[in-house]
Amino acid sequence: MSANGITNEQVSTFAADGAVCLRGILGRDWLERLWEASDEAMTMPPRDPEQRYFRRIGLWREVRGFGELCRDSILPRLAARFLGTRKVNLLYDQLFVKEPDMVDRSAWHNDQPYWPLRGGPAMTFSVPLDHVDESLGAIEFIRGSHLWNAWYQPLQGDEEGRRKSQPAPRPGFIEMPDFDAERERHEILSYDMEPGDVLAFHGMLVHAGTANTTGTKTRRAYTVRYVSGSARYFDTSDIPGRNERLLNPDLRPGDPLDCDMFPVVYRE
Ligand SMILES: O=C(O)CCC(=O)C(=O)O
Repeated sequence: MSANGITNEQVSTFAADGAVCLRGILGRDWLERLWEASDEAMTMPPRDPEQRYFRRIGLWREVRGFGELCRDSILPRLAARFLGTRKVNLLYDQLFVKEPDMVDRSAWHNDQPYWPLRGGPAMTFSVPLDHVDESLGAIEFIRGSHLWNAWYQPLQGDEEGRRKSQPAPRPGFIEMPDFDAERERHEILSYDMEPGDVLAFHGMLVHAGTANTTGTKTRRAYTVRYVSGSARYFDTSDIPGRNERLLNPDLRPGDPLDCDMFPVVYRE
């Protein structure tokens, strides 16, 4: 373990595979803050009791434990190492809760094409708040796919953002292949994890979420997305399936991301 909390080998694994699981890097103190934060987020309106797959973004401003993890934990420093940068911006955070009877898989996609940035890498830390394995909605990754430079057209949600379809690709984007039909041609990575472990993955890595088929257990995961200081704002308004809530009308294309919405959380 280096002074930065991870080994050179872990940084190399991230660079080659696009994902690496960091075992036991968050202690009990952080987990208690995050469990409390997740309970608070789950009671915040609007809350649809029928919803079996809860996804909410932008909690770091409202829920103290989440804000502390995004800014004050080891994560910004680790992001600087994985992204090879001296400055890190927080892009956004997101809580994913899969209820016991949540049976839909999340479709294959990569994240960066949804995100309003170009010119530098971005990444996610997924922080499990419960035990995770394939039966509980673990994430699957196509090993090394972040190196394909494949800008897959984001999927478009219906009005409730639930059912997703594949719109015709915009210039610069390509259609997402049916990776389920060609699984044997790829190496699929997936990790059984415990609270305290943290999964790091690259913004261009192709991934999908398995369903929670347990019928009894809930699976919560909190994710934080960080961006290299080299990235610049990019206006995704005309890309079907982009995430509206990540657009910032105060930034112009080509601007550094630094602002209240995408704060600098690490600088050397
Ligand atoms: O947890 C999942 O099912 C999907 C998570 C995901 O797609 C992401 O964190 O980017």
